[in-house]
Amino acid sequence: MDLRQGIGLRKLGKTADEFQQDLLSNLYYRRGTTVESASARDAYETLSLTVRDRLAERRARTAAAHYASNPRWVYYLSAEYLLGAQLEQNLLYSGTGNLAAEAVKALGFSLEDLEDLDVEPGLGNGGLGRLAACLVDSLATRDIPAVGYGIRYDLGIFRQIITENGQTELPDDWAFQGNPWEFPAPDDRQTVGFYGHTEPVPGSPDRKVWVPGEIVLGEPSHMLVPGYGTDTVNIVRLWSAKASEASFDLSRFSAGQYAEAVQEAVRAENISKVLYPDDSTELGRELRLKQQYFLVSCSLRDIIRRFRLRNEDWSEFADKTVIQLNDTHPTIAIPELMRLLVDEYELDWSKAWEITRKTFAYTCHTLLPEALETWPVRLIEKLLPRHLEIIYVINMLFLREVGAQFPGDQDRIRRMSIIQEEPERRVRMAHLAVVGTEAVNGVAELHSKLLRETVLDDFADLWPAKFQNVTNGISPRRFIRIANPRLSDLITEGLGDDSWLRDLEKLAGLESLIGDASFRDRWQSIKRANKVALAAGDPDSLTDVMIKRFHEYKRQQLKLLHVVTLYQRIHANPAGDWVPRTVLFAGKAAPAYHAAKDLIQLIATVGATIAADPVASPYLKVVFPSNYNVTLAEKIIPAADLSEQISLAGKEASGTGNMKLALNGAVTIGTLDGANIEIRARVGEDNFFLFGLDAYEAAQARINGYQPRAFYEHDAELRAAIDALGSGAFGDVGHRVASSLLGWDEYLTLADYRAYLDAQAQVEEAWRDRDRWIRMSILNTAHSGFFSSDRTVADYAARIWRVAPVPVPHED
Ligand code: 26W
Repeated sequence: MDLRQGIGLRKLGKTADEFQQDLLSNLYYRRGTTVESASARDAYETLSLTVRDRLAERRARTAAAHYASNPRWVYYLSAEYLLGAQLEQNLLYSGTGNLAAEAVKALGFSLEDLEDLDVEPGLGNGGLGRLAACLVDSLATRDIPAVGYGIRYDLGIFRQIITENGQTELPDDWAFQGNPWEFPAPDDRQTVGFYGHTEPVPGSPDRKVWVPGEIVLGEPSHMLVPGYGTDTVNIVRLWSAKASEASFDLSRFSAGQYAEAVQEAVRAENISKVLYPDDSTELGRELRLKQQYFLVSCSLRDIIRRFRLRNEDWSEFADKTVIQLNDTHPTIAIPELMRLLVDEYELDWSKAWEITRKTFAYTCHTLLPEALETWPVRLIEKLLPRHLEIIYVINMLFLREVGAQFPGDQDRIRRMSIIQEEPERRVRMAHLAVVGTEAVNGVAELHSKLLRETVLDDFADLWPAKFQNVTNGISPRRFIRIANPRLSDLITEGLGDDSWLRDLEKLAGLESLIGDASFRDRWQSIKRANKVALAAGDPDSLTDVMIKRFHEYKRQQLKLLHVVTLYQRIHANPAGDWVPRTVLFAGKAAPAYHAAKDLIQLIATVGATIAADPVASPYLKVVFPSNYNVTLAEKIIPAADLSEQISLAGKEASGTGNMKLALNGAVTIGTLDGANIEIRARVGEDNFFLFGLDAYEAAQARINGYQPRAFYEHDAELRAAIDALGSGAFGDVGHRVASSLLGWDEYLTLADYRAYLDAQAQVEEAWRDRDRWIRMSILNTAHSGFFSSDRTVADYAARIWRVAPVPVPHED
């Protein structure tokens, strides 16, 4: 019997009884327990395996279809993935939600109980990591053969505790209880080298032999990535570092030097031990570079293994393979592929370079100079000696091309070189990424424009066609269907079916329902019910939400100044007709980013002060739930009325929280920054509260010698708010924040304060007109269709990846 193609696979039951049967047999045979003694953990693990089996069956058919069609593959290389909790998603994508609810009830549990046991693999910091998760979801939903490659950190993003003293970080041992959603695949382990030296190869000047000084094993485990409303199931393959047998020093062990004996092993496994919690400042740590090369080396070998399963000719490699670099973090992949092709597969340099450039594409996610990675030449030389040699050759050939295009322009050569010479010799990873790729894109129109005009302007001059924009997107399955089932059901009822979940532009149909008063009432009552469920504050208050990583460019400090001004206004006129407002902050700060941690502490302290204040607390409440992550975002977003997107224009590459909030009917108050501009263009200027300097005005203000103190002196409310913060009532932290605003105020917080307060006044005026607000809310949802990650993937597929879907035959 030919077992390939999934033939002969016992079909998994579709009926309630068959599902129950499968659940029970998994409880007995795979969990080794009985109904009588099954714990909630047993039930969760068993249910997860039962659901996973159904996805694994589709995975088998997907793998067979991909093998048969020998397609062009998309490989997404990312140091971060914020996949979120898996159970609810996999119940939805396998269509077994109702079956599961019935089946677990028979075991004496509710689905909600078990969902609370679901782990969230926190393998990312913020926007970049979550975008990677939304994109792999949409790749599967669009039936595009793809693999997401990443690192399986033992410890994910730290768990955050917030007290009056601010943020405390605790390790996140996310898989402590195991993870039912992953498949370890030790057979596909790879060998990775570090350090050592290179030796020439007689007779072939291009080639070298690299003799590593340290060997580590990369062991993969993969998680299933099901498509929604289709049979495709792709995978995310996550590598974890293991010590090679050789690294255990038995002689030392038998000599009683136990610690030394395992030292090598510990060093090896440290590589995938913990995620770096920084999301905007490169710290240049050696271990971080080891992580990046580890990810790249394992993934490229796995990619080549899959290619050679069906292809012999290297000249087809770039036709069958496109590798997307998620920011500069995996950029070492470019010299690594050159090393493999030239040194190991003995292609000549120019052939190898032609293949390499055609294979890679690079997405930049930031504009902050401090976030653009540069590695010290001496560190690369020590850790990856062969790669440095290859980078030098790439740079030499590149600068020759620049010289030809711009003869005698030494300054341009110095600016564009992959090697920064002064003050220290460093490798500019963004320059290497641009030189070694076919396409470079920003993540929102303004961001891509600023990349061409500022950070990468010289390269845009040289290769204008290489620069593209692909505006970010979000998965509507997780961020409205799963997060906001009440609103999803109303939308499905209003539009007639749920096809909008695979074609989000269909939401525009809601505009025709806006005239229906009962539809508006139900819309409003659902928002209120979501607020009751969140239990953050008075459900009838204006729920004003700022949820994102803490960073001064995102300007949580501006939101804080608004809160203090409201507080002072209420105290100045306690009997005033104030709009009750619940201000919700959530987000983590990188542990080494002290100014951001000061903000967290100050907000917590100001919030406690207001809560204890009998005059203000009836009208104003500040809540700050700790440990913001994907799961918490799914609870907060459906309950939001106002979405705070108030970064200094020109600093937020795109934002994706802005899209999630607008999709769930929150109205945005924001600047002309990142994707805010595209959201405003689509939802309509009347349904967006705009304020502040635009990116060019902000840059000009700085050039014109911006004086924050002038704004302080000319605006009494601003002065009162800053004085309150710096008064000592909120301790040193308040003083530090106040003096940084009056000192340099890097992100022009004071310059935008008055315009922001005026926009907030417009917000309150609109809020008082409930019918107007509900209409604005509905129109935000109706016109958010463009921001589906399915559209984002369709853009990448058409303009950068040039890939076509491979349908997976459906089986009843
Ligand atoms: C080297 C340390 C480091 C780590 C992560 C520097 C920079 C990063 C990321 C690029 C930061 C990040 O998450 N950027 C965010 O990416 C989102 C997805 O494209 C955008 O929507 C956000 O605007 C951007 O800040």
